[in-house]
Amino acid sequence: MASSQRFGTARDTFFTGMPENLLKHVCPPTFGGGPLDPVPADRELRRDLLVSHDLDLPPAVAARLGRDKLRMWIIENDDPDAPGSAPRRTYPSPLIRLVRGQVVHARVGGKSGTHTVHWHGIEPVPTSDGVGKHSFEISGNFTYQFQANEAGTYFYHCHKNTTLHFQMGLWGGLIVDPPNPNIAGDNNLGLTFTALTPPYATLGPGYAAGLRSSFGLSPGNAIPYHRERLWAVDSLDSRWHLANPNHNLNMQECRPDDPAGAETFYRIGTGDFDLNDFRPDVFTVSGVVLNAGSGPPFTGVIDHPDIAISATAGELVLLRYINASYTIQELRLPVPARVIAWDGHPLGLPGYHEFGSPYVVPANTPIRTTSARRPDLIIDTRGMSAFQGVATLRLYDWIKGVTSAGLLAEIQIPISIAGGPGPQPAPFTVSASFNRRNRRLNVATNPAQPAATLRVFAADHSRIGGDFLLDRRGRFSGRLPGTAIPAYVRVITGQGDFGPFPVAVR
Ligand SMILES: [Cu+2]
Repeated sequence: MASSQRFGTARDTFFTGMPENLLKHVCPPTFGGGPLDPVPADRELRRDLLVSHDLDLPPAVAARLGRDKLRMWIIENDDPDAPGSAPRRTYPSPLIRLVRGQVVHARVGGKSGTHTVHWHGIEPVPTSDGVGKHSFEISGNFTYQFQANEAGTYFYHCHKNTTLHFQMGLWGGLIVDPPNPNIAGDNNLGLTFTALTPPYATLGPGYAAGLRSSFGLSPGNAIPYHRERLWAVDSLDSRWHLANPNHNLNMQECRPDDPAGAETFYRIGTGDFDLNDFRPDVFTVSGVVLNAGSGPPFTGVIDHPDIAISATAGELVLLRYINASYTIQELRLPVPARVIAWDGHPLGLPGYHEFGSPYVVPANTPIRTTSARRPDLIIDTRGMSAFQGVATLRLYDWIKGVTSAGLLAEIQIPISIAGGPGPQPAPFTVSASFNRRNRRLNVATNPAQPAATLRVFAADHSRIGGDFLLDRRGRFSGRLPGTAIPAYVRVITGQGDFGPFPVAVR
C-alpha cells in the first residue's frame, strides 16, 4: 500500500523520520484515497463536504435580517444504501446512526478545497481522526475507518479552519446504539421492547447505554426508552453567512520555516470580519430556527413536534442534548431528570467508568455545558401525574459568560406529560407503609411473592438502599438507610418488574 499513499504536497524534506500521516503539522498535507487498512466494513457511509444549503428563516428572523434564507455549508448524505426518502441535504447535516461494534468505512469527498471529518468522541487511529493539523486534510475521496466501540451520543464535523467551517454548518449528529439486550421484563413497560433491532428508529423507542439498576430495572447495561429527542443547539452569526467567506479565511499560510509569522495569516475575501468577532443572532435546535425578533436576548418558543417533548405518564423519555455552538448553555427542565451519560460515556457501567454514577438533576436546576458537551438524560414519568411545562435553554456569550450582559438567547421548549393508564397491572397487590420516626418500611404482597426483589424509591425516582428480598411469605420489614422518604416501591419477580406501588408515610 505504501507506494500508493502519496500525499498531495511536496514537503518530504521537512517531515523526516516518520510517516507523514502520523506527524502533527503546521502545514497539514492533503490526501485523498484509502481505505488505509483493508478491514471489511459492517457499515459503509458516503458523505460529500461543502455542499451549499439554504436554511429557511421563520418570519420574525426573516424580517429582522431582510432575507428569508441563510446560506449554510453542509455535509451531504450520499450513502449507497440510503432509501430514496432519506434526507440528503439538511442542516445540521444528516444524522448518522450506528450500532456498537460496527466497523465503519466512511468515504468522504470534498466539493471544493480541503476539509476533514472528525468523529467527535470516537477514538480512531490518528489517520482517521480527522483533526486536520494532527493528521492531514483531505482532497478527493478519502475513506475514514473506525469502530463504534461505545454506545452514546456523538457528532461529526469538519475540523479544518474549525471556527469557520463548523459555524457554517459542516456538522451533524452521530448516535451509536447498543445491541438489544432482549430482557423480557422490559415488555412490562407497555411496549414490546424485546422485538426492537438496532439501529433504533430516531424519536424512539429504543435502548440507550446506561445503568439499568438506577431505574429499578433488572441488571444490565442498556436502558429502554419509549421516546427519544435530540436537541443539538447551535448559534449562528448571520454576518458570517452573508459575507460569503473564503473557506480559508484567517487561516495560517503553510510556511514550515516560519510558522508563527503574523503575516502568514490570511484575510481573504471581504475583510468584513475576523473569526474572533462572533455575535450570534440566529439560534437553532436540531435545525429548527428560533422565531425571534429583536435581541439580544433573543427569546421565543420552539414547539416543533420532533423537538417538543410529549409523552404519556409511565414512559421513559431519552433526551440527547448536544451543545453544538460557540456559546455557554444552561438547560433547565421543569421535571427531574437523570443524567445517564456524558460525552458518549455511560455513567456507572463496569470497566473504566465505575467512578461515575447516574445522578438526578432536580426540576429547574441548570445543567451547564460548553461547546461540544453532550449529556444524555432520562425523564422517568412513571408515577407522574399529568403535567404541562416548558424547558428553558439559555445561551450565553463565550466571552461575557453567564451574566445578564452575556445572555444571548432564551429558547423555550414545551414539555407535556399526559395522564397515563396508571401503574402496570400486576398479578398481585402490594401494601407498603413507612414510619418516619424509626424509618421502618413494611411491605406485604398478596398473593404472596416469596423471594421476590424489592426496590424502594423516593419521589424524584432516586433509589433508597439496595435490593431487598421478600421473605417466604412475600413480606419485608426493615429500616431504610439514609434520610430520604420513600414514595413508591417496585417488586421484581420471575414474571417481570412491577410497580410503582405507593408507600403510605406515617
Ligand atoms: Cu471544512
